[in-house]
Amino acid sequence: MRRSALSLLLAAVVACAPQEAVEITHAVVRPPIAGGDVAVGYFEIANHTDAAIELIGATSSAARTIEIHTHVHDGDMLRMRKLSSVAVDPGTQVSFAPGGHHLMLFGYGAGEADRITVTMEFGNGSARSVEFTVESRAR
Ligand SMILES: [Cu+2]
Repeated sequence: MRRSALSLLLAAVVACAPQEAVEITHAVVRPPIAGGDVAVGYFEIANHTDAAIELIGATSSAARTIEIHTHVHDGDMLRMRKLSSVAVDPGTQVSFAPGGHHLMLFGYGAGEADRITVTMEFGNGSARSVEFTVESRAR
């Protein structure tokens, strides 16, 4: 898994040279557990521009709805909370990773596909299509 994610990353880097102003890497989807239809998406987003960017939403033909979530500590429970946006300051990177920010893909319907495309929407009106590698269920 790690190796294929790396080769995808390298392919993305090669395809996108020179360096993109906003770089999205390590994009993976953890498919639903058996019987479920909610998948989770993780990625890293780096802002190489000198202006803040704001992720305000995401869509995909592979899901009915995608929400931006984070985890918050509530006593000793870790709960999810929906966010309306996530800002990435100039020159910084934000990780969407287990235990933190993530995308929730409700009504996930990509079947056994090993990649899906997610369109990320930004506060400045721009959008970006990102290939997510679907993690294998047997992990
Ligand atoms: Cu969530």
